[in-house]
Amino acid sequence: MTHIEAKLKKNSLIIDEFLDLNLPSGNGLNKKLFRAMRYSTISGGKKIRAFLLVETAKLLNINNGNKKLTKTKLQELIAVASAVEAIHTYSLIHDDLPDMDNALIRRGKPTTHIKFNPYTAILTGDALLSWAFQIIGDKNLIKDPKVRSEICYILSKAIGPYGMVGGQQADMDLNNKSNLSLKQIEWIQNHKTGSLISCCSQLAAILLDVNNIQTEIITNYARKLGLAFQISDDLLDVYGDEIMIGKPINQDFKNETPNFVSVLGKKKAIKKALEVSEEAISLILKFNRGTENLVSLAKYTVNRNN
Ligand code: GRG
Repeated sequence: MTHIEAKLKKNSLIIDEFLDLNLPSGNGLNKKLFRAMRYSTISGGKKIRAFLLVETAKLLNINNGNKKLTKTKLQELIAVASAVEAIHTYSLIHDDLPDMDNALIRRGKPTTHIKFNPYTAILTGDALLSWAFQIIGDKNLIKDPKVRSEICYILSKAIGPYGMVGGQQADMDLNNKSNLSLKQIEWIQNHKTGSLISCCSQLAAILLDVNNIQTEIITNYARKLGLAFQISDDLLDVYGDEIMIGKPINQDFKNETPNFVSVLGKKKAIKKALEVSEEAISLILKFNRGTENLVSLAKYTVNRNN
């Protein structure tokens, strides 16, 4: 395991602990929903968005003259990062449904609609989305009402019609259209995948009460990271190892979904992913201190095998 993989693993365990403690559990009439929420989120996925959020906060903290994040601040960051991961998981559960990607395997195990059934998968996605906003609105978890409301606004904007859901609509509508331009593919990725990723840096800045040129730099970094991440995801979809990525390859080809590889070809797609990752790194290197983890994350994004 590389250094960055070990750090991601450690971060995943922290988020899993929060999810385990805070997701609903019990034996009531709605117990299947609770089980499905836990099945789909805990011990699954790389939790890159949570890592990005927490690491952005550490970077902003140290570059604004502070030593270490306080325990209270760290707990707030973990709560918001866990909410973001719940939202990300909701999007994957819905994306995997028969009427969208119709995927059978996700994160190395049966997708939620296969393990349970399609209506439970739809409701699990809905429940994770609402639970995420319950966490963000909880005054026992995030103290400052202004922070809670700003997070709520930025996050809902990133994942709604102007962001992730809008991107998914375009993606579904443009399936089977083989003549999509690079610009259109980039637009779809920016909305479908990129907006939640770049929102993580903005959320960290809100939680740290930083609103200056640094916020702009870090958000641009996250935008580049999201783009590099999506291109490498498209490369993994064609050239990845099914065991490593935990889902079947060639899904986009099967669903006739145009992507960076189908538009650019393998060589140019790799070149673009590397270029964008380098651009992300050069943005991080504008900061004087504490850049190591976000530089490693940008490198990992294009070198990963899952
Ligand atoms: C259904 C509302 C709705 C939105 C779906 C994100 C998304 C929008 C669809 C996912 C399609 C997809 C597989 C895009 C590629 C990039 C991506 C989001 C990959 C999965 O993210 P990872 O690698 O997953 O961070 P893990 O499992 O590690 O959390």
